[in-house]
Amino acid sequence: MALTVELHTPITGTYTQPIGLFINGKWVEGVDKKKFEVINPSTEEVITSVCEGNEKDVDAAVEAARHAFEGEWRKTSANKRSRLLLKLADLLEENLDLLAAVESLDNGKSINMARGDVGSVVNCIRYYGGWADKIEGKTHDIDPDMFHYSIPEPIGVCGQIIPWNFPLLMWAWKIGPALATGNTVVMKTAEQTPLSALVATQFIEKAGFPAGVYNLVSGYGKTAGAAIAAHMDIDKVAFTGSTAVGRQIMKAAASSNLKKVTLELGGKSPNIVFDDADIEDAIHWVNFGIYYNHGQCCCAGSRIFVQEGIYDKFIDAFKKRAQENKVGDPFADDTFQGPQVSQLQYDRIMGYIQAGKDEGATIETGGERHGDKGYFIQPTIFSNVTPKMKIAQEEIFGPVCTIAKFKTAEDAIEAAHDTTYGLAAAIHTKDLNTAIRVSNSLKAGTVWVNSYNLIHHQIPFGGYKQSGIGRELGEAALANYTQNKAVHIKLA
Ligand code: TXE
Repeated sequence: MALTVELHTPITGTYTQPIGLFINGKWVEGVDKKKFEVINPSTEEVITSVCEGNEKDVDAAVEAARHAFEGEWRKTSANKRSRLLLKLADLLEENLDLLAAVESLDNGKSINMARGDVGSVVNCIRYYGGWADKIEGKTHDIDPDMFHYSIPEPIGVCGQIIPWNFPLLMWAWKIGPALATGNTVVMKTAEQTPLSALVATQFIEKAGFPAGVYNLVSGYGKTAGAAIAAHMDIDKVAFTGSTAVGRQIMKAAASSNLKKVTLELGGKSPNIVFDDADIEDAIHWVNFGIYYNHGQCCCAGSRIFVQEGIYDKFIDAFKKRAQENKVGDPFADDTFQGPQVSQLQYDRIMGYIQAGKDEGATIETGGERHGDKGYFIQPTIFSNVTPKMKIAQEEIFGPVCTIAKFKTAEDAIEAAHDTTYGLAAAIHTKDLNTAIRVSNSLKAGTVWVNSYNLIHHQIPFGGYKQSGIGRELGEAALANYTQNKAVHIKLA
């Protein structure tokens, strides 16, 4: 079976798309030789089919990753690991347009946003390339007759399961710190969006990573994903996705080999606008906070709270702003919002919109499908929402937000905390005291002041409460992929 196909995007023209699994440094078709279809969310048409990995392919990938971990990779110097990652970053950068076009085709995000994503991918891989030879241990001055040191060592074989909302960026956030610290990887991409990671894997090959260090299994969660979570020879699993699946992964880790677990899960993040905020600026960030990436962001600012003094003025201007967001073809230069990723996500979001209507909330704008082909949904704002409504409590993961009034900072904080999640939050104010006091009170892994969605590879990202365990990005992510060894030497 040919393990590539020729595909077309408006940006690149025809390009060669790998469709195989990448195991032990080779492209393979998978033990059962099955394939699954990849759908273009803008047209609902099949783009291509790619090889489908299952439990047996995960076994083969783990065996290769174990062999590399105990062998060549353990003997590879930190400086060499650094150079490999830096080389990979260069190759990804040279192919930025191709990777962005594939991402737009497969995921539906606008080409400009996809370019931004791939730029962040390059920065992330380069950043962790920089870390690889700067990971140091400590000596401990305790007793003149002893010599004590402690060192961070890699954990081993890491299973990594990623979602479809930022397919290539999540790939980079996972492999960057894992490979920098000397682990080996079995990566499973989301079944909705396998294409960009397959293209990027060609550059892993080209950069010259030893066979088995990085393995890629495209496939479904219930088969390949579950096999990773329950595998007896995977030492650590890192997951980004729904809270429900996060729980299953922890359970599978606990009942198999107690592999280490980090989770980056959902959110229902509050975006709080105070009376003294610069209204135009706040509207820009509130709009970007919810509608960026079509609302398919774990940190989406989906619950908007506006202080009573400016509420009426704010809601009128925000409605206008939301209506101006250009919804349509991801490859058009002025598109802000493309389609939702899949029929399933489209149905889930339309289900939430219906639930909001049924529970008596008011639609200020949107609430319908956009166009008649593709999974496009109008930017939607609900008001008159009470805290216990489904749309106020559950992650919608689409271009839908709720807006409510508050009186005092204390009321806003109380409302912000009325959720099981704690991923992100934002405050808009000109008062430094309000900004700092409210930021310090919020139970959220990230707080933005007078901005939103500004995520940077140097800064840790992750959730309080049920939004996750552990932190990605920054130096903090290195701790997810290392374990400390203490050595106590009694001197003669
Ligand atoms: O997620 P899943 P879905 C949230 C968001 C969205 C909802 C459902 O609210 O509406 O989740 O999306 C793999 N064992 N987020 O159904 O199922 C799956 O193959 C192991 C938030 O797409 O969690 C994919 O690779 N793995 C989020 C990944 O898990 C399993 C991003 C995510 O899919 C598995 C995405 C299993 N039993 C959705 N079942 C974020 N935090 O950014 C599925 N998977």
